[in-house]
Amino acid sequence: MRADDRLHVRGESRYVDDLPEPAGLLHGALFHSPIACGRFTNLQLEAARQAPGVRGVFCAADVPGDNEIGAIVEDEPLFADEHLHHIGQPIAFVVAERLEQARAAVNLIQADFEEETPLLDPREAQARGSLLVPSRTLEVGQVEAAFERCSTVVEGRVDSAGQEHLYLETQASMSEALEGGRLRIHAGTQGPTAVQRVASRVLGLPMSAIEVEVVRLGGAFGGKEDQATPWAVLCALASLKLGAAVKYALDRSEDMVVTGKRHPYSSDYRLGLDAEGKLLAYEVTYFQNGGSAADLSPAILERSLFHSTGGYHVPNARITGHSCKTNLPPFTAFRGFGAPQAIFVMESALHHAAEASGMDVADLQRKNLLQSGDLMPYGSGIERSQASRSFEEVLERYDYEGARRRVEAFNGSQTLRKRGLALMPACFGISFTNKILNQAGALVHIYTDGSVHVATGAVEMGQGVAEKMRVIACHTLGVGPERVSVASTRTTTVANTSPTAASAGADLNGRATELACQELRGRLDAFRGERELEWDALVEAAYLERINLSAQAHYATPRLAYDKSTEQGRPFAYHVFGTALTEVEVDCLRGTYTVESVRIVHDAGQSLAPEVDRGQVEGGLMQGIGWLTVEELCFNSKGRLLSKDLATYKVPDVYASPRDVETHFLEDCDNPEAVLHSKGIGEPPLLYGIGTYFAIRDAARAFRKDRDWMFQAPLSPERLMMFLHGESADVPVTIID
Ligand code: LUZ
Ligand code: MOS
Repeated sequence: MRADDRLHVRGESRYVDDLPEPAGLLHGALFHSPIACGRFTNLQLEAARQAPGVRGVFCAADVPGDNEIGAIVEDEPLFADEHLHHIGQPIAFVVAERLEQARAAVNLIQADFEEETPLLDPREAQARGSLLVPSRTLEVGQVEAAFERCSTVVEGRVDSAGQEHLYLETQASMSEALEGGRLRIHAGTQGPTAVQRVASRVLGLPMSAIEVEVVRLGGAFGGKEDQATPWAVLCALASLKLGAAVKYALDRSEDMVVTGKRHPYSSDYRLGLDAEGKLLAYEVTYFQNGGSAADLSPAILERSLFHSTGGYHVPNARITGHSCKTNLPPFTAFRGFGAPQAIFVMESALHHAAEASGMDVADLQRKNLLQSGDLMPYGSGIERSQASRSFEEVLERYDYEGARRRVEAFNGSQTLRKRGLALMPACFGISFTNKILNQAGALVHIYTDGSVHVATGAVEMGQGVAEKMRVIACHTLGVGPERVSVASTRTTTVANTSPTAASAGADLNGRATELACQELRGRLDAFRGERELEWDALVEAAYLERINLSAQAHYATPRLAYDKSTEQGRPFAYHVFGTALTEVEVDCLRGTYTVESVRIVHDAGQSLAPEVDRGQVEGGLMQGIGWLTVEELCFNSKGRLLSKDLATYKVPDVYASPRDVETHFLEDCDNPEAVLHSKGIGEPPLLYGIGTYFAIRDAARAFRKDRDWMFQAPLSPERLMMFLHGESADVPVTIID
């Protein structure tokens, strides 16, 4: 059990909206842009200011510091000034004594809107020069010469749609006014320091005047890495101006409409192989739909570039990425951070190549898996690859040949039901690609009764990082779990933290925890000398001898280097590998499908908490299946999200879950690059979900061999139906009027 599981099942764990309400708490509501592109004039706030219960109405003119919240590029105002770039952009924030009063007052706000035609398509944006940052290209080998030597070359297009995070806890924040103009913000964020930094900038206060605390999040998945900040800063602004506590929690539909999601990508590929099935050359161009402001898009595109060849080695490759500026809410971090989109393109190209060359796709995959030492397009070699080991273990452990024969026999005996199989190798680089972020801190106290308090910069969001910190502290200090408690995350105890993200939260904060505990252990061991002393007696005696029982430590991942000017370097500390085998059944009359089984061999290193890691593998798998199958974001041509609630946005439920999921962790895997030989777990397993797409495709093609496949996702039952029986299998992705 994780430390807070008992609280969860009893309904006792607290999220922002459950925190005890400070006296005189005020409630916020937002007036936001109803148009995706254009400008507004004549903003009328007076009626809202006069409305019952209203204590303040704030807009761009009320910002004491800098009206700017962009994390990577300074291109995103907190409040719209005059120009509007997406639906949902904040224009005015109303604060009232009761939530209903604030919401009622928002309806009294008026402005004149001049609407222009929004730009929504990333390819069109790129053609018009509408980019968030300059485009980038990575290149390895001699691409054109290698294409000349290929016996098969395929080319095509791949489209994948966005994905709503659907964290159970919507975006929420509460700010308290402390004495002397100081603020304490309870933010629902993965990045407490980001909230502190942006609040400081917007409010014109030193960071030391702002404390940010995060008890836990009800899920985040990247959606609260950057996009938790504006709501926290809005509360902080009102809190500072009014000297009162202010809370703002988005309701579900508002959250779905105004916040960013996983990036839709549209991509062009060309892949070439020789007669033996060795991949020789790959050329790919990604059109990333970035939305109206940079947010984290440049970093997400960078991770796409670094994962372009998926689990395979391609010696000659040219990888280009465009981060396209459109009039949709800024798309943002989502578990996988651009890698799933790139890997989906590679896997599509590989399936295309298998059919064009008449080779078996599993053979093609197997022949080209990454081996240790293989040079990546970013100019460094893969270290300690477990790609082949996990792949071979899946083939053997789950009898791939037998499954293939069974599926073929089934398909031969059935007309309207078809089964399909897919193997999906995963490879994911661990480290923030922005080197600076690869650092963390920990503060550990031992109290005189022998109990231990661990504080780090890691945010608990259900992923079990607190439990992992506890495991590391217990292991390093040599005490039992009942002794150790893990604190909430606060900028006053651990400063200058990176967001808990990039599957690196346990690695970075765990190493810092280990270092702090080693320091304490060293002091206690030196004090004890040859004496026999139990933990309690040792701690008590050390205190009486005035030994320092607190330690702070800092960790920075060594040996990371990347030079953007040459696009060469070593961006990752290590990679996570694994393979999934998926079997599905398609009802070819109705276009519906069931996932019969997913069998996974995963490299978790030496897991810090195997049951936590199993949960992450299963959760990531489900989220990946949802992304490429039933979850469908639809925007209309005015840039408005149509699938804005759970009646219209379908997420996988218990019926959509695989009938059978089995996860086997590779044995005897170590990892010198992370704490106690563990490996990051958060994002890599999402990639296993991609296998479901190709398994459904395998089944559908057994029914209709005559038709060209469009590599479009999500492969909803509707889109599958169009392939099986429709006039055209080419169905638009993302913009659907
Ligand atoms: N966040 C980030 C991430 O800022 N940089 C990254 O490289 C990253 N990777 C995965 C998820 N979040
Ligand atoms: Mo993330 S996609 O916040 O690791």
